[in-house]
Amino acid sequence: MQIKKHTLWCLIILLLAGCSKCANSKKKIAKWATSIDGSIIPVGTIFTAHLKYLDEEIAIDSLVIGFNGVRINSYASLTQEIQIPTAGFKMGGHTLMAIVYRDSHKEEYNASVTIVSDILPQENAIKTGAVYPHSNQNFTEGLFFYKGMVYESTGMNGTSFICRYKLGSTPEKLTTMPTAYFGEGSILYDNKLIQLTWKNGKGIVYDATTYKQTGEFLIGGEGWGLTYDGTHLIMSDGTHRIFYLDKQTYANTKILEVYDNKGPVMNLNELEFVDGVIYANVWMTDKIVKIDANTGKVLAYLNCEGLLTEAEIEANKCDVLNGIAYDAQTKKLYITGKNWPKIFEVKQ
Ligand SMILES: [Ca+2]
Repeated sequence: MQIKKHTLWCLIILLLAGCSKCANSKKKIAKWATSIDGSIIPVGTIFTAHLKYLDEEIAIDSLVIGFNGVRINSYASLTQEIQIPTAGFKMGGHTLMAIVYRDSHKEEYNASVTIVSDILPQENAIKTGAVYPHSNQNFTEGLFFYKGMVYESTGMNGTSFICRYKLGSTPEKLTTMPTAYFGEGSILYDNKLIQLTWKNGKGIVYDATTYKQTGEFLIGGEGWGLTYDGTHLIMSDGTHRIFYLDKQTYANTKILEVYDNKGPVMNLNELEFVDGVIYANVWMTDKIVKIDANTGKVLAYLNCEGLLTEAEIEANKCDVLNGIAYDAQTKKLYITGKNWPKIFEVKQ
C-alpha cells in the first residue's frame, strides 16, 4: 500500500510538472509589430522588422536574427527595429529567423518572406510586321534559326519531329521520334541537332548533317523549351526555373530563377536567347516574357493577344502561342503557336 501511494504522488507531481512546462512553452512574450509572414520584398531594399514585447515587464536575455540561412545580428532587447539589407540576396522564398532567449529557454518567431525582382516590368502590346505561312499540322514546341533557315520541332506522341524551311516555303522533315516520345524544344550547334522529350526524361542528339541519332542524355525531369547562348544549352521545364546545361556533357551547371516584381513566373515554355536576354513563352497565355539572362529578373511582358482571328483559331484548331525564333542574319524576331496557320515577324 505504501508503494502504491508513493507511485501515485510521483505521477501527480510529474503531471503537474508536465502541464507547467506546456503552459510555459505556449506563453509567448513577443509578436511582430507588423505582419511579416508572407511578405514580398524587392531585392536590394532594406527590409525592416520589429519584434515587440507582449508584456513590457518581461526582459529577455537576447534576440538573434538570421536571414537567408545566415545569422545577421543579435540584440539585448526587443525595443528597436531590425534592418536587413537584401542587396545580393537570391530571389525566392526565405525564412526570417528570430530567436528570443530568456531564462535559458528559447522562443522562435520565424516568418516566410519572398524576395522578388526590383524591376517593374514594361507591358507592351506586340507589333507585327511581315506574316508567313505556318503548317497547322505542327504542334510547335521548338523554333529557331540556323544559317537563315527555320528549324521547328513538334510534339504529341506520334507527331514529334524536326523540320526545316525557309520562311514561306514548304517544310522538309529531318527527324522523326518514336511514338513513345513526346517531342519538345530543339537547338542546333556544333553539328548536333538536339530535341528534348517532355516526360521521357531525355534529350535526343542527332547528327546535323545526316539527321541520324548519335546519342541521348538524361534531363532529370520534364523537358520543355530549349535555346543556346553560344556556351550552354538553356532549358525550361514548365516551372519558373531555367537550367543551363554543359554543351558537351549536358550536366546542369546553373539554375536561373525567373521572378518579376510580384513573384516567380511559372510555366516558362519555348525559349529564345538574344543578346543577354531570354524570351520565353508563358504556357497557356498570350504573353512572352523578356528575362535578363544574368539575373533572372523579368524586364518586360510582350502581349501577343489578338494575332489570330476567332475564325482562324476555329478553322485550324489552334492551340496556344508557342515558338520564338531570332534570325541573327536579319536581326528579326518571329513568333508562332501550336497548330497556328501563321508566323509573325515581331517589330521591336
Ligand atoms: Ca526558340
